[in-house]
Amino acid sequence: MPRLNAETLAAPPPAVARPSYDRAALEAGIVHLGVGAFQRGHLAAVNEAALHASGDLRWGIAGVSLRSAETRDALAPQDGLYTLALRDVDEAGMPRASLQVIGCLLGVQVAPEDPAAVLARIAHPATRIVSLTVTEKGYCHDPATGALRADHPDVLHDLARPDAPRGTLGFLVSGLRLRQLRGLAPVTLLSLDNLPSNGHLLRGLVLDFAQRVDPQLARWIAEHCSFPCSMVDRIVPRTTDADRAQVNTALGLEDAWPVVGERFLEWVVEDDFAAGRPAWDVGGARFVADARPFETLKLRMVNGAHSALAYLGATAGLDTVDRAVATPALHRYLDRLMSEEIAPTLPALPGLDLDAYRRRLLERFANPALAHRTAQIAMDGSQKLPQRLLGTVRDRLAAGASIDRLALAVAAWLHYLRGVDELGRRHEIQDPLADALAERCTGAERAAAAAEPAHADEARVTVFAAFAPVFGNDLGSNAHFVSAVATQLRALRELGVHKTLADQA
Ligand code: CS2
Repeated sequence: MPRLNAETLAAPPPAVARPSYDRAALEAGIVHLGVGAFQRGHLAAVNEAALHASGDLRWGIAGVSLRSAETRDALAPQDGLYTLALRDVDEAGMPRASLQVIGCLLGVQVAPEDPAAVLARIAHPATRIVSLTVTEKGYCHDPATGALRADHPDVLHDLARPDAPRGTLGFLVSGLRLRQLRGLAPVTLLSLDNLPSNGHLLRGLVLDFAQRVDPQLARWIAEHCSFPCSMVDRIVPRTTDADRAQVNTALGLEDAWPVVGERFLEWVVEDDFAAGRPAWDVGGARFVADARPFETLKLRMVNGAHSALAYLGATAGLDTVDRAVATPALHRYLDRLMSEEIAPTLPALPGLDLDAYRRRLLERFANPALAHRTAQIAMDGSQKLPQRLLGTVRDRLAAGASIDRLALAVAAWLHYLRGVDELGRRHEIQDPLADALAERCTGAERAAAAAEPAHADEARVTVFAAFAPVFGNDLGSNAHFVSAVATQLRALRELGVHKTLADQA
């Protein structure tokens, strides 16, 4: 099969959309750190629509991979082109996809191969926006407080080697320093990660880091660069070989790394851009003055429910989100978790029908054409739980309201950390704090063995809840929280996922 690239772009069937603007004239106005599936299925899709609609060719994307060369190796022979397959099922339940070749990614640099080239890209006169999808752990922050982890190996490395950084903050701050020194215009730093107040969080971390490099630089950044907050939403699972085979057959060309996602897309972004922006509104983005209420809604409903489903589903041996949500007891649990315990904590959003939002979300999870793996969502729990579940828990505790269903989600994470599911299959705990969590697991079992049998689960939960990077300094000493999670952990251990859910329906 011939490869997808600039020369074969005319070959796919007419139903496959493709760039109609002059790709050769595209400038790299955006530098994007973290060229994973999510960015290629979300930001790039919206940006592509903006390029088509506006014809403003300043906004091509220069991609940067901070770690591996895989994406570059797949896309370089394709001139940066790749296919986005949006999948759902038709009325008869048959999977279908619409295919589009995306052209706005101009190339991918692999940071460890040439960090100076990445800095030069950030400090290029054409660069106006530096956007990021580096996942929660890429921010080198304490997940419970949002503060910079000054002891993080990437932070230590980048402070010592500003000319050859390896972490997100090091690249941003050294790149901005070059811009300042060269008298170039400031840029917008745009976080597209699932973190609360992601723009404010990023601003705080960048300024803290810059302050350690040069207080004058920190002042320049604070005064001139902008850090809009944004809420991003589209389910984009990791691409599988089966996805590749399907896309390639439909295309009649080999695309080494297509991206598969749902049709649904939301992007609410603060209209605060230091050096202009593309017309992303034509591609489905909504510009607002304050994105935070939208972020809270999305992180607590979509991601909170996702994580709950992932830990319960993975523990019960349900490998994909659609299979998990097709289990009636899990479906009912999620519905009630959202309506009874999450929804009452959400800020009012004029015009939002929360019931419809919840129903649509359950339909999105049920999409069988995505095969989103529960194990993928279960990754990096230490970085995800605080904003997905624990903020909601705190609000409920402060209101004196029940937290039983939230506690089940937290207990499911603790249970998942044992590394084995109910079918006896082992799974690796992929988490930047995996070593510390493994120590907690050992400590929890020791504490349980030393406790009265009736208090064993409380002893276990007490050990975990004292882990401040996840639970802060408050939840570990909250007796209500500890006992609610302990009750659910005991049910999971003694009864298993299905019976626990059936008993609580
Ligand atoms: C998921 C998210 O992997 C995860 O943790 O919860 O990637 C989720 O699919 C997206 O945030 C949906 O917008």
